[in-house]
Amino acid sequence: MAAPEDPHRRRVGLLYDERMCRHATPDGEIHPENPDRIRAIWQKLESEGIPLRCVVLSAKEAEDKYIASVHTARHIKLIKNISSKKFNSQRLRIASEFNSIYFNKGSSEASYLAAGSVMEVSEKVAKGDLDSAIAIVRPPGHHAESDEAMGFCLFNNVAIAANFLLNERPELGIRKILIVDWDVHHGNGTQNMFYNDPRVLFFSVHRFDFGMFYPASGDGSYCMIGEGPGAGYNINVPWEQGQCGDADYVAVWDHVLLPVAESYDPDIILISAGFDAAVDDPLGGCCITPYGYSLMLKKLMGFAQGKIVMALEGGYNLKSIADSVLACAKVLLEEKPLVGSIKAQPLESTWRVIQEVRHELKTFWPALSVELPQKVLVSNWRPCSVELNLSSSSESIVENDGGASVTICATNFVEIIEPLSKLNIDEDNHGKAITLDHIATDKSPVVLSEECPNAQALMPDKNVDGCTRWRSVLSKTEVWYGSYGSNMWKPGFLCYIKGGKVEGMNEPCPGSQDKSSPKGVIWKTVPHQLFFARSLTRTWGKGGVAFLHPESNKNDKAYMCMYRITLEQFNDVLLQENSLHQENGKSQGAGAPLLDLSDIGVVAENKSLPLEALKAGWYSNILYLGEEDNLPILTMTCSCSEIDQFRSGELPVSGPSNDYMNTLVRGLVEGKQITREEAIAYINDAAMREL
Ligand code: Q9C
Ligand code: ZN
Repeated sequence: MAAPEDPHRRRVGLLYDERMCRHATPDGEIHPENPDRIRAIWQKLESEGIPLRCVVLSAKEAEDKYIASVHTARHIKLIKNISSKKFNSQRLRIASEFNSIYFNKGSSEASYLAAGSVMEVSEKVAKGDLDSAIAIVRPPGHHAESDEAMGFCLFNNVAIAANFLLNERPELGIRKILIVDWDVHHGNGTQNMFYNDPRVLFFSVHRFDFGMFYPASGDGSYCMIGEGPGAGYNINVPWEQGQCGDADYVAVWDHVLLPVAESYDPDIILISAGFDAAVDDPLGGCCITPYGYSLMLKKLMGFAQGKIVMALEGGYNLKSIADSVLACAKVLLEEKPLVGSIKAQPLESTWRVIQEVRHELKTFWPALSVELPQKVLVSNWRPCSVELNLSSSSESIVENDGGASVTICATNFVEIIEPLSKLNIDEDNHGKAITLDHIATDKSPVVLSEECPNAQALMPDKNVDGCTRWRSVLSKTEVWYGSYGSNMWKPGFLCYIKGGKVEGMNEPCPGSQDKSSPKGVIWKTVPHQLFFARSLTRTWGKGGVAFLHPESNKNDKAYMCMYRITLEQFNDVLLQENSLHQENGKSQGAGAPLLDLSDIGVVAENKSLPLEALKAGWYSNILYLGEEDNLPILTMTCSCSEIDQFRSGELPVSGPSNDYMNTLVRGLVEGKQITREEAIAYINDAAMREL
């Protein structure tokens, strides 16, 4: 039955095709990305009479020539042929060579249909034949790289459609495309395909968990902002953890996405619409409600004259995805005003992430340079009565690629307690340490230290964390930490501040107690020799790591990336750098600072300061390298006596591993210091030189 014609009705395309259900696991193994996903969505829409009110379309296979704009010929050939008879015996093995991929007899056809369908509806929306559309497709696409299937994705459906509009249909006037990827996973494939292309603004909000959440690489970091002409046109909002819900997403919409969309003024919006951040999703561990999705969508309809295409990506709870797509369909049909309410406040970490993203991108998008109101920043951490949603989060442990030991309990603990640990006790309570019991039961107001300057003097020696007062003192002094090794790569260094791990690291770092981002980053060269020594680290595996010769020499030149951090954070970095290697199992604990305020004067005077407490560590020697903005530049390296031991062979000297080398090169290149070739030559040269 055709929809009654009404010129004011919005024409919404709805695409579903049963043939995309033929892609399934080869022997009926249970898998979250299964045909029932799109069946459940379709059934739900039918039961609500949605198709009757939409323009229903069926799928069309994409042509190779269009797929070739984003995928290599080799990849297209593989997907084209993988379902043919002659691959029957090899399919399993080939799939196993990819990360999280299966193939069967229906995979080829479904992949071509998924890509072709998104192209088809995008073209119709671009033309104006439709106002908006939903493509209920599978397999999903956003993880697929130009030459690699991964993460349940074979062809990158959305990227293919975007390229098609820009390159093959110029007459439609689509010059700028906003891709919003709200799947709970980072859209690595799409990011890479448009990384230097300003015609596509790629925005992804995803769980990152400091690089531990699938696809578990540094690509999802907020530092990845695009390059060349595409610089500023790639925006990542990386959650530090699960539990994010409507309030967190709406905050990101209001404070990042919408201001940027406003000034970018896209001609069309393509949504990589995964629903695995939905409440009760077995993989995502987040909790967006159908109402949340409808709000996120509604807020986007104010742009691009409402030209919106939603393409299904992930989403693995059948009921959640069906309810969520239904809510979105109703928004596109402009049913009636939205009804619902947002239950929780954004997490404390959400404001931190939003600020980091805004800070990173403010030179490209002036709307982001306004400081967020302070009220938002201090008053919005979730109250203690937060519900611990263990059932939906427990699955997320499975998704934590690196960390079997990361428990949900720990996350909640940090999230709830940490904001309190930053508070000082009020005067009535002075002399008493705040205990956990106190926090859980005492409803009396807690006073911010800024509002109560005398509290410092009243503080007992031990505060909440069981560590001495030094943290509070050193948190008020800033220094430049000069990095010359893997920390030159910002996402790598941030592991020492925020915790977690990046590509190439064997194990996660605990992070600093104060997780706030560096207040500045600048580069410099210093007249010291860079060399590689030792032979194995717990963090990087086999191979030597970078050291700086403690004595300067005007003929030497080492690149240095300097981070403006607090002296408290510098101490925490020092601690991590010195306890992450093999021999030194024992942790120093945080009873006293390794480098105190008074040490700064000493090191400035003597240029170097060997720290007795660290003499078993590898970076026990603090160097003073001058000043910048009236703040001391400090770094850490080996002692002078170790230089002699490296020379004599008493201690091992060895070149960097590939992973370590790649990280150094990445740091130098992404820090815009030198080209990749120059960086490789620089490192190789340092690795060859005699000490
Ligand atoms: N430790 C999409 O949502 N998880 N893909 C593998 C391995 C793969 C998700 C976990 C998740 C892929 C489209
Ligand atoms: Zn996903």
